[in-house]
Amino acid sequence: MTNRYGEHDQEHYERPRRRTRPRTKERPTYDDAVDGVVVTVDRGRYTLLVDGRKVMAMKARPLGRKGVVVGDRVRVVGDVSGNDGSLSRIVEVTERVTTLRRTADDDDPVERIIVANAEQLVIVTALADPEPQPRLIDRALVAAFDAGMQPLLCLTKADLADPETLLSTYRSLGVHWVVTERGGDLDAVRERLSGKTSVMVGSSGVGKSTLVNALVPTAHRDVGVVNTVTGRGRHTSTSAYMLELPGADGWIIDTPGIRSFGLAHVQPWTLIEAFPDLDEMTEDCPRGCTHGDDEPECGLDVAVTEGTADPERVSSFRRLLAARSVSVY
Ligand SMILES: Nc1nc2c(ncn2[C@@H]2O[C@H](COP(=O)(O)OP(=O)(O)OP(=O)(O)O)[C@@H](O)[C@H]2O)c(=O)[nH]1
Ligand SMILES: [Mg+2]
Ligand SMILES: [Zn+2]
Repeated sequence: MTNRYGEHDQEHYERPRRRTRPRTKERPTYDDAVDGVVVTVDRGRYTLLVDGRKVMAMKARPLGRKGVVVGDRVRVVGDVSGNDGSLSRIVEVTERVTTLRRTADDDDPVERIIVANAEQLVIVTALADPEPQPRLIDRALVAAFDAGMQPLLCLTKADLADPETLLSTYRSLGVHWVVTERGGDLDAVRERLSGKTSVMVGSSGVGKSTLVNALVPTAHRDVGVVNTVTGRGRHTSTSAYMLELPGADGWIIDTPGIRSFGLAHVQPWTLIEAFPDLDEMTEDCPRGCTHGDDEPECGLDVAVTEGTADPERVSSFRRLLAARSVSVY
């Protein structure tokens, strides 16, 4: 895909030659381009890391309307010194391994890619202040499974409330979880983040930036306060920012608080694929079975009746399936 843009490269004076053999994806369009990774985007300006230096860049014209998002691996030309006022150009975006997408809500036809190339979706939820929103967690889980990302449930503010009730809801789904509290030990979190790129999502005020600051001492992310009357955060973080974990042990992406997680882009039949054990039981389902609660002859019901499926796991799966299409959050 990437090279399609190269063919319309208006910055090359030479007309594109007819290709005699197919180009491979790896073939660079620009010989002098260097590799970079997008750490943040601000009004059409991209901050990249190139050889450990922060480098400002803009999109080169050949990329056209193609979006460039945090986490994208890119090729850049021009001034990559990182000096004040220097500006380079992104000429190529490497094919993405994963894309985290959401729509503003379920009626919004515009699907936005929030982050590229993250392997893990950290669903950050405060146990109190603001109150947990199980529906939002469910919807984020659906997005993670749909994107082929490993979900991690991160329950913050355990100094304010007990995590057990919330955890019991997610146990049967087999989702990994960590619990954090003010001043608490972060070893379990570090272990889960180690060696991969993770993106944090959650409502405003749940403590995403607080956690990033604790994990990356040089991060200096702004932290807000939660309104004691409304229980809402103040949307302190306004753009996604990717940071390297100490010891080059992976990457963490802080994102602005979300109010909803629009899933209009998720096809219902993809969710079951994230649960191979359940998927196996749906082989004899009638054509077009959604495996939902109200399906008359679903294999999941057969399996529960026969005792081969854990009823709690089936109902948790169905809760997620239903969460996909309920536009409450
Ligand atoms: N009691 C308690 N407060 C916490 C904890 N973690 C974060 N906070 C507080 O929660 C408030 C919001 O924290 P932020 O880190 O700004 O939250 P955020 O998720 O980044 O919010 P947005 O950027 O608005 O999306 C701050 O006042 C933090 O001090 C915790 O474990 N316990
Ligand atoms: Mg924040
Ligand atoms: Zn079925």
